[in-house]
Amino acid sequence: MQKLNRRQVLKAGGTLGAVGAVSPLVMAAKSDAATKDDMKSMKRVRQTLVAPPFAPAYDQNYSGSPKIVEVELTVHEEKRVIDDDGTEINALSYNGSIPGPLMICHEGDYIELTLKNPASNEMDHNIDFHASTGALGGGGLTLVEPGQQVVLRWKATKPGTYIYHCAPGGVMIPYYVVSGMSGAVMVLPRNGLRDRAGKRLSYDRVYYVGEQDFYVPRDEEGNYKTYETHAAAMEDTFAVMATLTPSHVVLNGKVGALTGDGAMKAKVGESVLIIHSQANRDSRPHLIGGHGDYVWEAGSFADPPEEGLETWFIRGGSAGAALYTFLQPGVYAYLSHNLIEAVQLGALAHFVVDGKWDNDLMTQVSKPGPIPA
Ligand SMILES: [Cu+2]
Repeated sequence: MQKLNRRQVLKAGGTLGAVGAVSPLVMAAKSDAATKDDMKSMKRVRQTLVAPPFAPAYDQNYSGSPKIVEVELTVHEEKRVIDDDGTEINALSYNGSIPGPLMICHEGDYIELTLKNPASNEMDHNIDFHASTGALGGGGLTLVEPGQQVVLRWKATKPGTYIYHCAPGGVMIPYYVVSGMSGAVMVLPRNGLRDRAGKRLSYDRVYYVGEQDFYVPRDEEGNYKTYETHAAAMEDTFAVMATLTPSHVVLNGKVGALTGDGAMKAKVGESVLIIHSQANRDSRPHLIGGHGDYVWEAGSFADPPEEGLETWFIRGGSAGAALYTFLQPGVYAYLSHNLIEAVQLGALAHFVVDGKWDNDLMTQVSKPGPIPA
């Protein structure tokens, strides 16, 4: 294991940078399209980002000309509690939520991001948008030191759901990602979502569920350790990361974040689009008592959705989307169907659905009672 001194920790993109290295060619290409006249006349929309599982305001049926969607992310370096036992980590996040907020635009739009790294932070950060094209997904053009901001604009050419994450170079890439620095973008097709026969699919609600694996070191007695700083935590954390065995796998940053008061809500008859991201590890979303009516498992809206799935697969480093119309009321568990990860490590959420029970779909023919002799 490579040991890091403080200087290397703080200048992650510099000394560790094989993966994050940016060539002069890439840098030279950055100032070109930005000055075009059609850019100046293009409609601008300010999208106020919100904490997941909620989505920002947007127009599902937008069919106008391409627009520039302005968004802003601020890097937070702060301690966060990630379970009910009070386990505290030195988290990293975009806008203070894990996952970072969902951004939504339409195919052909531009996302114009202002990325701020406040002077109170200690480390360099950047952003790699999987939906974008070039310069390490923008990672090569967005590295900001504490006290700096940068503005990046990229064209959303591919409809689908995609992750974004911090990628400052070398071993800092997985470290930052498993500290919380990822989120998702949804690029809607200009003619809307379609089934495989080409029929329009719409939805009443959208929820964004970001799955996050954490690797919290333990002491000799098995208790989780806390560290004053990232520099102090890194060596032990890298050792746990190298086992590929997370201490926590959670939905929305904390065990139980999307249960109880945080449960997602819907009504019988409503169609809900669930976006599920995992920036580092594979996952197997499953809705107990329901289905994936239409599932874009790999996240590409250019592909027809699969239909009627029981469980779908989210490959590490991607976001997928599932559309389901709730038909029965009740509390539904939405989880990773690696049940150990769901129940013991935390990858479990709830939907609370109001409405009228359909006896045709399910009925208890007789209550539990003695087996007749
Ligand atoms: Cu970062």
